[in-house]
Amino acid sequence: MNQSQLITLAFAISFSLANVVVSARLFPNISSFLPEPAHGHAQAYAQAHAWDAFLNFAGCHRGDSYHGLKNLKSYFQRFGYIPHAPPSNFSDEFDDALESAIKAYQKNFNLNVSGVLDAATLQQIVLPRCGNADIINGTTTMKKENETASFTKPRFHTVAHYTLFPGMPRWPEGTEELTYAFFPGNDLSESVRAVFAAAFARWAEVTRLTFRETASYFGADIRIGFFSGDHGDGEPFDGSLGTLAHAFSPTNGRFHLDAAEDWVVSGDVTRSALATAVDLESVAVHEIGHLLGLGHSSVEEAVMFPTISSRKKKVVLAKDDVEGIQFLYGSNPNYNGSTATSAPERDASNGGICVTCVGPSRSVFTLLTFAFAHFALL
Ligand code: TQI
Ligand code: ZN
Ligand code: ZN
Repeated sequence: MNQSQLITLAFAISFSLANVVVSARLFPNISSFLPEPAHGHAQAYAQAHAWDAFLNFAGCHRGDSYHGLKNLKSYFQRFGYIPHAPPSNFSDEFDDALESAIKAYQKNFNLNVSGVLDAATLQQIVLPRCGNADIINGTTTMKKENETASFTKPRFHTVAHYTLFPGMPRWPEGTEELTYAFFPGNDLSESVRAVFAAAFARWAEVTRLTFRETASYFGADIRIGFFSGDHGDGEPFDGSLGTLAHAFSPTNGRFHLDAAEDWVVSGDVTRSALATAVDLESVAVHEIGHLLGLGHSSVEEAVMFPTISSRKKKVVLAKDDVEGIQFLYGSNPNYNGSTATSAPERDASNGGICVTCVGPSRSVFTLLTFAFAHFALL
């Protein structure tokens, strides 16, 4: 097949797709081991308090019995620390199985391995966490600190809101300004740079952080580049859709975008004729969240929610995103508690009808296209 046939085929495939949903990862709800689910508000309240109840186990050790300890055993079983073999109706006894579960847990979370429910261990247990087991078939899935991969998919720590990366990496205390630079080989236009500037501004609005573009790619805190296929970090891009972009947790600073996407720089992405159109600012806002230390959120409105559709725009930080980033960096003293006013999202529900014109408006798009095939080592 020659190149023009390939291009034709690619177009045929892309037009046959409906809005494509990109899903990074989904999270099971872990509330299942909490006692007596009530409803609505009361449920959230009861759950919060059930977790607090775990904190009352401080100092518990082997041989004794403590009311509610069986809930903690279910928690450990859920995450692989107690085998699923029967008996599965647990007692409130602090038994050997529980002690070894605690030890394994402490080891995984780099805590003092005492087998005792000390405060640090309980604090770790009540933190929101990922729904995946830590231990599968007796083998821990958790990397130890000295084996950190260059690109580590986070094991999300989540319940019903934002998450952080394991170990809560962030830019150092006292960081006021982060610089960013674009990979020189991409030679991006002013309008593309402006999209990134707008995305950074959304995070700056709610924190004390500021962002400044600098010319020095390797001197910058955050390095942004469009690459295709294998580009040297072991996480090759996959062509149109699938993975759109990836960013590393603090303080790595690498932010890579798949050059093969149909990036929409300006214009109403929701009206794009291209089924594969992806809104650049939406992805940039999401990836900057990762660069700053946020994992995914289970709140659907959040920009850190791990799903986006092609031809969709989602750029306004939700309350959950704001809470997450302010947990890490504190609040911007000028932030008035609302992001909605600063950057209204285009409402797709009116079909994009332009009220000042006669008849439906014709959207003008700017698509970002690259003439290169491959870059490596960035
Ligand atoms: N890229 C994934 C993402 O950014 C890559 C990834 C998975 C990742 N887990 C991660 C990056 C943890 C950093 C940390 O989520 S993606 C979305 C979303 C992608 C996905 O191309 O699949 C967005 C890029 F969340 F909508 F699915 C942008 Cl907005
Ligand atoms: Zn990369
Ligand atoms: Zn993500």
